Amino acid sequence: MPETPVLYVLNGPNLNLLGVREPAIYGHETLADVQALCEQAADGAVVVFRQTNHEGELIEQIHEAREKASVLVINAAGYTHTSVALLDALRTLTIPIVECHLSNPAARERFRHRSFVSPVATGVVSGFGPFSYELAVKAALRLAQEHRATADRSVQ
Ligand code: CA2
Repeated sequence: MPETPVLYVLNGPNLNLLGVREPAIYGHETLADVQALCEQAADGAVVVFRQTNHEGELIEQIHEAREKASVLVINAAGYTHTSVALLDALRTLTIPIVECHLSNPAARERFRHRSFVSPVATGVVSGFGPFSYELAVKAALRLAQEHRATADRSVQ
């Protein structure tokens, strides 16, 4: 585990359109704005921020996080509600996982109430727009510290 925490922030399909389409639901801030918020909130930790529209690519990124990250923040977007493959990939991680959403899926259509990420997440932050990411990164930093302390104790 690296000394400086490495946070992977992974984003699923259509989030590249943030700030460009449907501002009434997802707001006016772009994904680049969200990335900047995450980097500020990370307080010197390394942030690896990615977005993909492809399920297989998202799974490859999760595999990469398994090797390189101290903690994972993930907004799997639509795949949150559909992808068993995503859950299978997340299950292979031993690092903490924070599920993050801009909107509050529990307050939206019924098909958004099921999450394939929640069963393996330590916690979920949703409903605060881009501020959800800031909160998720803060929580992830805390989890990374705790996870590291536990790992250190187990090798003593
Ligand atoms: O609230 C969230 O962050 C979601 O993960 C966003 C997903 C949605 O399927 C989830 O239920 C909740 C949708 C992401 C689509 O992003 C867009 C952004 C701008 C314009 C159109 C789509």
